[in-house]
Amino acid sequence: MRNVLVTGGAGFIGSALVRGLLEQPDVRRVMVVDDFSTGHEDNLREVADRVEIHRGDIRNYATLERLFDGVHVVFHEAAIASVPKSIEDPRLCHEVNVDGTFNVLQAAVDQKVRRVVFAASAAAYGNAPELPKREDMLPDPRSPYAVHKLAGEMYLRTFWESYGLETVALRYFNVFGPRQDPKSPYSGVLSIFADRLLAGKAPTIHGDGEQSRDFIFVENIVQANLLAARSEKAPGRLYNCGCGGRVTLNQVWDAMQRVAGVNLPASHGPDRPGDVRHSQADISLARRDLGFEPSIGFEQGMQRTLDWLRASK
Ligand code: UD2
Repeated sequence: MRNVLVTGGAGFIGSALVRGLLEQPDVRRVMVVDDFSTGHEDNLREVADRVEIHRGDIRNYATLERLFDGVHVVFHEAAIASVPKSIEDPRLCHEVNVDGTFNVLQAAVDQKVRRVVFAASAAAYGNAPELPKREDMLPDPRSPYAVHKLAGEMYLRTFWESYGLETVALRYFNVFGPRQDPKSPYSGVLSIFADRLLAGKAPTIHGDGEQSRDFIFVENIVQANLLAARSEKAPGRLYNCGCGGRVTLNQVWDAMQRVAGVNLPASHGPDRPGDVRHSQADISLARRDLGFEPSIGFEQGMQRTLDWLRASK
């Protein structure tokens, strides 16, 4: 993996991946393409002198074709990563998430990139009650966003089968960690809660708080990407990327209060429409093929996220 490029590299997950890539002895050149719509230059500030940062839009094929020249591995993280936004503006999200992914794959073939690793989503599983989620379950996309990510996975497999482009899709579960923006209406719950905690305020839990998620700290996601880029077994395949456990929202807030040594009971609001009740990954396939083992657990990840937030205030 000598020359690598991260689409969406100025975003929350992309910028963590860039940092991980810079630590790899076999990586010589790290490039980023980002349109800075939700990514921030600040996310790359202290590594900016070691990264080639390009402002560009994945809807523009010519931009990708030019940048992919000489690249060995592309990590495709760029997307409008929001279920509600995809319902409000399905055309824009389709263009970025589906046409953009197609452009990435086409440019990768045209420029003889060896491998593309793609940020897919647990949204593909929809509301099916069976737990934990396994990759061989029938997908049940319930939003334009879920369809976009699923279409991406299918394009990946097809580009592997039709053109020999090595593709790997990673279905991320609920990712959290430093640099996740708490201020957007589409923010992940962990970043919202952490922000409230540091402001000395209680959060609002939608519903009874007994809904659960498989929260995964962003550095575990970085590890999964690095393994997916190197594994000989991975091309053409799809892997869940969670911790394999689940935590309820009530437990999340209890743990945050404990860690911070405060007592701020959360208020409860109505259920959020369309919410999935429980989500949990079966990660045995990623363990077997990639050697993936999430090394940073929920509480440790949360502690690191809070430390980072405190330091950045
Ligand atoms: C995650 C992904 C989303 C999509 C979806 C598929 C994130 C940030 N989002 O959505 O992209 O893949 O899974 O199912 O990873 N909540 C509160 N209070 C708040 C905010 C949220 O109670 O202030 C609840 C919310 O109602 C839900 C849970 O927290 O029950 C998680 O919400 P989320 O928006 O962080 O993530 P999720 O699982 O809906």
